[in-house]
Amino acid sequence: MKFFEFPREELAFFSQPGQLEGSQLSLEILARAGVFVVRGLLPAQRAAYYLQAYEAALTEGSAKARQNHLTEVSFELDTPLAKVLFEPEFAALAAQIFERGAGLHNIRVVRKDENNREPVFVHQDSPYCLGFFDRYSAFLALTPCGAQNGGLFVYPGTHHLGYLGDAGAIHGDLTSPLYRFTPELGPGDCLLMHSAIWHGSTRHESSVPRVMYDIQIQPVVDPSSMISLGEQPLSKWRLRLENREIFSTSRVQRGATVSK
Ligand SMILES: O=C(O)CCC(=O)C(=O)O
Repeated sequence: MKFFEFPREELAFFSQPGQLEGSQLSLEILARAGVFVVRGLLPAQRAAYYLQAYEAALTEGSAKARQNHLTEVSFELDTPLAKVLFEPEFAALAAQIFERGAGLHNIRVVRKDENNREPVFVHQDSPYCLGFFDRYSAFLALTPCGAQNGGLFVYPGTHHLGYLGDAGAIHGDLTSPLYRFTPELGPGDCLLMHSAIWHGSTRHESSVPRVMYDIQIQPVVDPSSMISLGEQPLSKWRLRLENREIFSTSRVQRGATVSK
């Protein structure tokens, strides 16, 4: 038996102008849509400070572009770029979403520019993460990020469909009847997105670089939390290992090394 159903009236609700954004987070809309844009989370001056920190980190080598990812730039938690985690506005937002304590699943920058213009296919992030599925990405813009320069688009509500059973590019005929939301973010704006949401990004067609943090937050007690973002302690059950360190055989390894 096969089915794919969704409430069209809910998508119509999401598509009303301004419904998925505000200067304060609406937890109700976030739960319904799986996505919400907090306008001006960080003052523009502080976003400019982190953009400079990002450029400096790339130049002196403490931030590095990942070879096997189109847009990711990674850095360690003890570098200035990671201090954004403890900006009061960000810490308060994380605490609002996870009232019993927020933890960090991952932090990175995702960027596009004249050397890196490719679109990112529609996918959900949950299959790429460890631990449980209660997790949000906070995409905090450091430059203007929108449709013209490779910004993110999301399909609100698709987190209600849960984990899709594999990782990969989702068929266009599944997404075509859905409402597609492509917010225009200014420096300091933050797009919150549940990790099961279907999303992708457009081709970079501009001279303006698209630079944003992707900070994945979750309950502090998730076994994969790297650090606590508040006072609450990490779980005593902790696991963060590479695929090969967990599995002696797996789909990922088979795909990479053994033909079926
Ligand atoms: O950087 C982008 O455009 C998309 C990043 C993303 O969705 C991912 O890496 O899962």
